[in-house]
Amino acid sequence: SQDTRYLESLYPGYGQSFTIDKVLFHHQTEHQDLIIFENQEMGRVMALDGVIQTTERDEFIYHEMLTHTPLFAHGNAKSVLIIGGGDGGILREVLKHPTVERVTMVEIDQQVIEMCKEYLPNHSQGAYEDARVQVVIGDGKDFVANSDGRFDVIISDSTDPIGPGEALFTSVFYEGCKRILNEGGVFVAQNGVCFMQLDEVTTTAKRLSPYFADRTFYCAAVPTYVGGVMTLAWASQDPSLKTVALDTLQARFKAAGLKTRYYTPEVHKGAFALPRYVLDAI
Ligand code: AG3
Repeated sequence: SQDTRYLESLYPGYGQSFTIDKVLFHHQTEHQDLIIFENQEMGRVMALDGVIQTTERDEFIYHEMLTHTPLFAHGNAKSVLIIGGGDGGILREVLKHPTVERVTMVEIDQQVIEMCKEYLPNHSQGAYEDARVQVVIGDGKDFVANSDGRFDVIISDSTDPIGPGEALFTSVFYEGCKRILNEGGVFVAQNGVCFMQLDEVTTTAKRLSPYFADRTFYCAAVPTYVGGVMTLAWASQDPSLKTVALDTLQARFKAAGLKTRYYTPEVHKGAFALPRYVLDAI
């Protein structure tokens, strides 16, 4: 039953497999191979170019941690930029924040947005209908180089640095993000699974350093990003943003009155504790 299993191809000698209970969509878009299928354990699963991007069952962990951590650290984010994020999960979480007045999402692949709206409706949950949202179909690296907009939080929800995602791990991209980030702003980005992709952590730390006075990483364990915890990059000009006190986060979280399934102010604080081998790599 080889053809009824999906084998992730991210690492040559190690990975995960899923039974494909039903293919909902499979097509080579203008940019990448997009598949959405049904799996008995994980619900609907979306992969791009052979790499699992999101599943219905565990998406809340990643989307909440990549959104609420920078937004609650900032405390009063009014304008948010999402780079990538075509499944709509980050958008849904950003819109839960009552301080947010304007969200711009720059996604290179329109078909990812359309097919995820259709086959992963629980990700976006109607977020695209919110009047605060503007969607731009285009290249994130061009957007950050040319935009007149200014943002309090920038969230890079990209694929791995292979294919269309590669440009979002370059010095040019980080320079653009610094340029359009307001004072007191935070940039965050998915940065791979540190145990499996430690080079990526080292490279990102190095490439961020000319543009951001403060760089670090924080972690979240996402079952379908296999190989250990996922490392999320954090960059800002203000080192105190990564160490906002627990009672401050608790007060902000309570005031926002939003519901989460993973994020808590306590998880937020703990996520910045990095193991020795990661500290040594950055
Ligand atoms: N973007 C991050 C996928 C990372 C997969 N990489 C990996 N397992 N090393 C997911 C998009 C979700 N909105």
